[in-house]
Amino acid sequence: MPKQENGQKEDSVIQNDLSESFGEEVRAFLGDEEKLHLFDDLTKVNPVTTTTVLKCLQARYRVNLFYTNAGCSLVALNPFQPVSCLYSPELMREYHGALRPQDLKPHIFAVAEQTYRNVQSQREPVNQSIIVSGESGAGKTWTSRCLMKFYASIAASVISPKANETVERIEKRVLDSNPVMEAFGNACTLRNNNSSRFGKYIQLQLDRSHHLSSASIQTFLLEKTRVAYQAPNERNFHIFYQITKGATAEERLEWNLPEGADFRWLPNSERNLDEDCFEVTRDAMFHLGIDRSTQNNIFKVLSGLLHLGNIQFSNPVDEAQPCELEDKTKDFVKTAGDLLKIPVEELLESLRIRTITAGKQQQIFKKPCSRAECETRRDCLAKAIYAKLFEWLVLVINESIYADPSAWTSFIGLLDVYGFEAFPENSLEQLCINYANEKLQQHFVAHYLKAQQEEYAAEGLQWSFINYQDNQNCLELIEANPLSIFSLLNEECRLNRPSNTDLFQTRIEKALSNNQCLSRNKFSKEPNFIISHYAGKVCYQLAAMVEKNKDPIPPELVNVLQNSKDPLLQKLFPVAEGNQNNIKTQNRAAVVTVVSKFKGSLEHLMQLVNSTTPHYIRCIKPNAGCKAMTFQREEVLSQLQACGIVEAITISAAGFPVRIPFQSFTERYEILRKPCPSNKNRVCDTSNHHTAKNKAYLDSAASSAFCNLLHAILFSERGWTLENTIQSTRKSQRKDLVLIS
Ligand code: AOV
Ligand code: MG
Repeated sequence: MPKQENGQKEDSVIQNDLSESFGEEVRAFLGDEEKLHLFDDLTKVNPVTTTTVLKCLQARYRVNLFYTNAGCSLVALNPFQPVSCLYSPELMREYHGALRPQDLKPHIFAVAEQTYRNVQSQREPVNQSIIVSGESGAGKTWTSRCLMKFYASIAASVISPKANETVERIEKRVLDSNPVMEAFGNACTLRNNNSSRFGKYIQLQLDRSHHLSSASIQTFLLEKTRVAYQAPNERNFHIFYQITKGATAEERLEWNLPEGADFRWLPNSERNLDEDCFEVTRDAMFHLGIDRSTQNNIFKVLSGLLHLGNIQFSNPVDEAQPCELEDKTKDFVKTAGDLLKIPVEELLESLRIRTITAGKQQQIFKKPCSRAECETRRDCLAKAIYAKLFEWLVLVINESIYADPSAWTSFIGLLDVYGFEAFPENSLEQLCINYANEKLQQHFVAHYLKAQQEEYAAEGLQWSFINYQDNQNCLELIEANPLSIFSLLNEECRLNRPSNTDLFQTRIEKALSNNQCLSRNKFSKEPNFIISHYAGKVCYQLAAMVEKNKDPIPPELVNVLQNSKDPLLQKLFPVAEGNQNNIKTQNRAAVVTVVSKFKGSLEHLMQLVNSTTPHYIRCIKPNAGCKAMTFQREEVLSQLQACGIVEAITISAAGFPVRIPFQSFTERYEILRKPCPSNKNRVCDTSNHHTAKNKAYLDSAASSAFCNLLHAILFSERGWTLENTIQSTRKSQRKDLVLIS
């Protein structure tokens, strides 16, 4: 049994609930402790309060029940340890073969199967999305991986022998994309040993017969700063540890990675993680069409980056001269140059000297960079290479799972982004990550909590409005035009002046003072601002934020990369046509800032998601320390409160989960209205559906009653057994019968 923690705090929760009108009822409900774990659907909890929901989840967690239905969402608690048989192929088959998967125990496979059936349940296929959300370490990536395995296994089981080869190839490749993307895009953070440092939306594309025919992966803003800077106790991307730990003796020699070498950009390498396994990454890359020689090239470049990270500069005696190299780092420059196939002199010049074009004659001047500038350039070079490499990998993966759009008719999208995070120090990366999470929360609020209640009102149904926490204010603070954190950041970038963070802090406060989600940590000496996010307050430090938003790559660096003799770098940094000559001038093209790009790509994503039918999986992290089977009530409570799950359950419990347009409703249940010759009493009483202006609204009980009646009539009228009713309805063109069978 897990240790009971935070007892006192939970009491305060109960106090709150008891002070509400529910007092007696809550007490009565919780009195029957033995039964709490049986509530696999939180809409059946009565009364629905934070305390009753929390207690049920805790009781279920204790007996290894990690999934619970919660109206439109599935709540997934992270066990933080492998649970035997929870994701076995047998279980996948059971959910896929079930008559009504929603009647089986709550599970991500039930959501996956229902989503898959939803694609088929209409005359025209309707695209679906599964939105997996939760804070950092809650289990989103794990869940997405299991969902992909589920769909891959369906693909393998439904294919015809002819299609066999393609489908097997696709499903294997889709699965192989995971270890590769995680090796290059995930890292160990304070919150999660395998934290995703990029967002991902994968479309599993289905052909006319609903078989997996292809896939495509869209990624969002990789946290590339991690290549050159790792916060205390965090690590670089897994792939760097994989190559340094997993290389053979021969490779070590070729990549210049002697055993025990000390690299500044490889902190905490003594920590051995499951994610350090190089073999898995290599094999997956191979299956995705990245041959061994290209792999070798990639790893050599990565080793080059590690050597680059060890280059350190010192101030020159004469200021007119370029910075000196620290003695102990001279070898690293040489090795980095060798591995990146860039002549050492050129590499050093690009890091230490700035080229300025001025005057009417466009004269070119060279100016030595300060020590800090040299270091920024070194980091920038590494980040530019790594970001392009990641982009290229995604391209290669997409090519290997691509099919012409005419080959597929619908898709199921899986969304797995970086979870909400708050560290001791937060910068532009966290602002973007938390902004993405706000967007997802807004989607949930708009789609479920708001739209559903508005629909009931518009349809003229009796409904008492349930209040919920809207995050519109917070989003406006971050992204609105013309005034928001993003617009002010962009303005700073556009002015192109040395940024003064104290002044910037004042400007933010003045401009956005009327937004209640903004405040400041007045005790901190560092300029900062605090945003009250839906999931909690986060203090962001302003230092370096403007520079990060500009994300400039000095042209000298682009130049040196374009001149590299390395085949991979040549691919990543091709010389633009008509521009074969070296770029010696400062590129003054308008800068598209990081936040503008990110906002654009997120908006595009949300449009795509909005065009699909959404399904939500809410991952919950039961304790901050990622400890196995430990349920900290305060931790869970804050996540439940933040995401509005209790409100969603209340709306589901009081509302009508089944909504059918009149035409479909009458088509589907017409048979129930006809008197049955053998038993006149079997005419359906349709009084328990709530007809409104456009649709028939059924609660769960009414929906089940209708289905049962329909079955009963089919059995008795045609003398069918349950088995041949199912078979016949499956074969039938009547998709609605398949749906309810
Ligand atoms: P995240 O994707 O939500 O965080 P992960 O999916 O990486 O979180 O989960 C964190 C860790 O929890 C995993 O590495 C596993 O060790 C463990 N875990 C998660 N789900 C399960 C499960 N169902 N069974 C067993 N262990 C599990 V982030 O990417 O940081 O937002 O940016
Ligand atoms: Mg993740």
